[in-house]
Amino acid sequence: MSHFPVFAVIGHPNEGKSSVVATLVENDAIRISPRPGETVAAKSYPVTIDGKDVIAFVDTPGFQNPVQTLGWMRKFQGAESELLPAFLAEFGDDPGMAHECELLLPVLDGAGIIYVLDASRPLRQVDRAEMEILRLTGRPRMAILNCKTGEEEFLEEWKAELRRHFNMVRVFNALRATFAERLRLLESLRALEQDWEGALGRVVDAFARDWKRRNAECAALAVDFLRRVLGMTETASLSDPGERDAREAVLARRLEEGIRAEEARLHDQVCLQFRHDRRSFALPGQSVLREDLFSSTTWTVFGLGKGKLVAAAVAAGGAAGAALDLATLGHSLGLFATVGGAAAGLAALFKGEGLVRGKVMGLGIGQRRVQVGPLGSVQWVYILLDRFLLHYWYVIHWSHALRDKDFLPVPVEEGGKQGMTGSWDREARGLCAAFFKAVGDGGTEKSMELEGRMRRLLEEELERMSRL
Ligand SMILES: Nc1nc2c(ncn2[C@@H]2O[C@H](COP(=O)(O)OP(=O)(O)O)[C@@H](O)[C@H]2O)c(=O)[nH]1
Ligand SMILES: [Mg+2]
Repeated sequence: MSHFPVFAVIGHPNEGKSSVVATLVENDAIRISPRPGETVAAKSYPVTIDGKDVIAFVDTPGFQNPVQTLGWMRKFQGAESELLPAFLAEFGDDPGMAHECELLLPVLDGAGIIYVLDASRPLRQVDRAEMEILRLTGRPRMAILNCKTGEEEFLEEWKAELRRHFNMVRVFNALRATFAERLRLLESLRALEQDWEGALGRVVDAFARDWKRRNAECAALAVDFLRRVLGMTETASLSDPGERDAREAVLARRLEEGIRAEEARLHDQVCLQFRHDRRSFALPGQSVLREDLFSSTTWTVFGLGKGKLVAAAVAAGGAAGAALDLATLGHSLGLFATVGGAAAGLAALFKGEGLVRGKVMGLGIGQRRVQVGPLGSVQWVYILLDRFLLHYWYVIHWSHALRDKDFLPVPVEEGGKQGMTGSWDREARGLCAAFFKAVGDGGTEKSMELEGRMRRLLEEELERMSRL
């Protein structure tokens, strides 16, 4: 037996066992497949926090022969503690019972049981056999109802049956579980077995601390990024003043490239903090984050105040106006999803890219030199922060059980936009403005202090978004 709690995740083939494990241990690489029977061997996945394994979940193959297994167990005459050793001795070499042996072995080794089932389908006789087998092991056990299709018609029937066989029953969707829901699941495991209470309490604390650390790290990365990007310039010398416009255009493009690359790096680092491989994470199809940072759409969506945005939308009329009105009525984060289409129309209002490009300041410095940048408007702070926050939101809602081929967009929750910069209070906005100015003035003591305050502001914002 290990010195940290171990839970075997058990169930019928294709009901979401591997998905639950992937979500709980934050592992993008666990094999998840629409075809039943892909997992043939049990595999333990420890969760490591601060270099220490604190808990492990064992992914197991699905039941193969539950009715026969239960028949044998019911006839077993020996002591309860002898049931599993006797079963494994009897069927260890039987290919027809290979899955049962694989999934019961960790239980024999002392693991608790998490039974995963898809409660969007009706209960069948084999399910009862599986539940009874698990009850007969005598181990602490919890059932997780993973409603794959979202259908809840059978939920109550399932719950009633499950309560007879399990110490605890919880609804938990592997693809949608937020950080808060994962934490609640771990908390409820504590109550399963008194012997584990202390250890699981420490696991819950470690998870919560680790999440806070990630948020603090992301906030620090974002402030570093802002400082660097807001100070970026491109300069070149001119041999012929007549070249100025052409040179400026080249420099502006180079500056935009540099800023885009910095932003991509920031977003990658946020993915890494949440143990996502950048290649397995994807944004929803219509996300405004897919728009180029310097596109008029981005400027329209993030760079304008809400009032102006709605006025513009109303002026544009039709669908755009309706979509945006809806957004301001409280569809909040939905704004970014809906605006994807609407903003294309809005962009026309601003005569295309010209306006945005104009925001990258072309600054004539002397006859012989030309400089582009730094970003000339405090609006960029909001644009960059909003993009950072929205990206963060998608990252923390991207389940480790999602595989790109079966991408499901995150349902955008009402209220999510509340804390994005558009609804920040005057104090926060004042801080952004002061920070922007201080960065422009160069690295003074004042700007260090403002950076610290920006970090704390962002950290609080990320903490708030984590709990939504
Ligand atoms: N729509 C939906 N599909 C799910 C959910 N959980 C798992 N799946 C899918 O069901 C299939 C089987 O999942 P998997 O975790 O491999 O099941 P296992 O055989 O029990 O390990 C995969 O295609 C998953 O993407 C869910 O909550 N919703
Ligand atoms: Mg599996």
